[in-house]
Amino acid sequence: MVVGLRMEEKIRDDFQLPIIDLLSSKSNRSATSKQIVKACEEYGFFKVINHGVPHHIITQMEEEAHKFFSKPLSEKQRAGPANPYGYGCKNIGLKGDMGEVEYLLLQTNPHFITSLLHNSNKYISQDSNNFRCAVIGYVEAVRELACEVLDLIGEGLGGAYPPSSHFTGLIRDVESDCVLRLNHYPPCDDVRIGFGEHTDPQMLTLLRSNGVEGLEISLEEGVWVPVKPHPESAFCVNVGDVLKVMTNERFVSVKHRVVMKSYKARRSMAYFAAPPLDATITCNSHSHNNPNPNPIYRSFTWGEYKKATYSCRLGDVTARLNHFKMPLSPLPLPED
Ligand SMILES: O=C(O)CCC(=O)C(=O)O
Repeated sequence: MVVGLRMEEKIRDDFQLPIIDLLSSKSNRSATSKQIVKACEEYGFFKVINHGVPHHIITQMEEEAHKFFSKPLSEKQRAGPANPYGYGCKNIGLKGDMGEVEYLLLQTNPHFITSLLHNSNKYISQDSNNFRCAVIGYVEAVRELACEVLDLIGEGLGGAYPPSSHFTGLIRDVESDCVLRLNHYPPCDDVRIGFGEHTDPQMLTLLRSNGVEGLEISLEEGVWVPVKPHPESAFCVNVGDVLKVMTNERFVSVKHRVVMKSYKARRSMAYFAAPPLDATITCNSHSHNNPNPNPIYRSFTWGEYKKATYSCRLGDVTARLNHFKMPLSPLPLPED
């Protein structure tokens, strides 16, 4: 049985995402930054290896996530509902999207994590100190990686863009709105939508998975490309809507989804790097490399865009972005 897939879809499995070796940025930073910019322009997705996130930090987070999802449903539900933070099962977001997924959505601010574990009515872990240390350690390490990638992007985009520190400043800000989502897709003996098609609204996403396939990206309408989970030590990085807007669509924010067809459970951890809610997102069109000389979007705050995201269904990507597009100039009146 195939649940939730459209009949007319095509699968293209002859494509591999670019793999960027971050170690090579030590000897040739400008070549690495150009490779990343090219990947962001062409595919909106790439993998990074030699990324510097320590193995034990990843393992510790994976173990805590595994412990959480292995608990009986009634216990996991004590960490819910996801409104938006906390435990969610099958219901994704607030607009009725469904998927064969369980998740735990966390704000990454250490104060939020501590107060979620100790002062809220959501119960996540018996050993909350271990859980807290794992999340804080993981978030710190992946934020560094996100900042390194954003710095390389800023350098690769060249002088016409805000300096690299502008991108990373938004993520390092104590008020930044970065979130971590731990996902668990149960095994199945048919084909099921685990996470419906969507783009990520934030700036940049760093995704780790346990090596079980399922992630697919759509580089053209109706065609899906499975992302091979190799090499296992890699992070998958993707451009979110905010970075697409900031580069005036020089970068693409690409639709992706998870389709489960495995007897093994897929687990993933997605870190979404986002600015503070009141940060202004402005698109930069003043670059001779930019194919779009006029700004496509008006300025807006991340908070406004986040609200628009929560008010749409997952797949309504065009609708939520259109809301922030510059009005089209009126057509000239016909001459007499
Ligand atoms: O689990 C995955 O591979 C993708 C997850 C995802 O797209 C998300 O959490 O937004």
